[in-house]
Amino acid sequence: MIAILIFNYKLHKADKPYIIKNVEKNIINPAGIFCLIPAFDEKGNLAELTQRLVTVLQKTGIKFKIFFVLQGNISNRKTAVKLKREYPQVDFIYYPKALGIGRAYQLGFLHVDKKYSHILTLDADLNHQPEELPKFLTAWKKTRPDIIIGSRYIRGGKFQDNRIWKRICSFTTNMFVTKLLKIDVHDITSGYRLIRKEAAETIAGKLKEKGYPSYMEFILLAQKSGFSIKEIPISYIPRKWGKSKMGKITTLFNYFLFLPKAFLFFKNPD
Ligand SMILES: Nc1nc2c(ncn2[C@@H]2O[C@H](COP(=O)(O)OP(=O)(O)OP(=O)(O)O)[C@@H](O)[C@H]2O)c(=O)[nH]1
Ligand SMILES: [Mg+2]
Repeated sequence: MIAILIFNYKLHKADKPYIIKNVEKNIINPAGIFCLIPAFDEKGNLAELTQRLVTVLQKTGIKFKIFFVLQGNISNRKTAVKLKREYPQVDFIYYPKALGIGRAYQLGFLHVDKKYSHILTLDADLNHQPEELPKFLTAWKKTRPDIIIGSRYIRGGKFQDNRIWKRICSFTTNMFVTKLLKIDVHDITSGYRLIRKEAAETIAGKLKEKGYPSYMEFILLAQKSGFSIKEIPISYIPRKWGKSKMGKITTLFNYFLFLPKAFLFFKNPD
């Protein structure tokens, strides 16, 4: 078992620190935003999410694309086809069978066009509010971090979900992992992120987790590669339509398997 873990993760060990070159000083906004959204049986949320994202992004004047990695029943694809007709900025790939959220992101990263400087990741179910995007842009303008995380666990952040198991699971995972690995991030499982394209390119090829631990793996790899990370507070609100894809037992089991790997390969020194 340990040999397999070591084999799987030996690439992470060999990572070299990443050095940022040629930071342009006078840019007022990112050059383009590619919204990457995994969506598994979320057809009842896609129209509202698209409309709200388009409204927010058009106000910023930034060029953008909204890209869904769709899964589930064929009716999800039909909904996306309609949206694509209505909004020229929408595109998608569709797989009928479940891949897992980590794998969905990995496939999505392969589709990021050259003309976009940043990738915005968020849930399709409106847990993450598109209207909070301007806060990410303000943070980006200040220090140009490589990754900005929308955090529920810093001052001003909110986790407005009444399911006790979800709150406990999310909070304890974050506390445990960040403290144990001495990672200076408070919400390592948040899916609302603005990522510089070069950072995503460097990290995406190294992602191995297929399920929910992929969110943590991404940030741990980012830290190891020396990318700068900033957190801003967000309000996570409950989904209005559809069901959670996060199976309690499977997710806990996946987290449990991921932790020893994380401890072996990503722990920061004291
Ligand atoms: N393409 C794809 N998307 C997925 C998969 N699993 C989850 N998603 C999407 O990833 C996002 C996060 O998953 P959720 O089930 O909402 O997980 P969560 O936000 O922790 O749980 P909720 O509290 O129900 O919102 C949602 O947009 C899902 O539709 C998958 O296997 N494939
Ligand atoms: Mg969700």
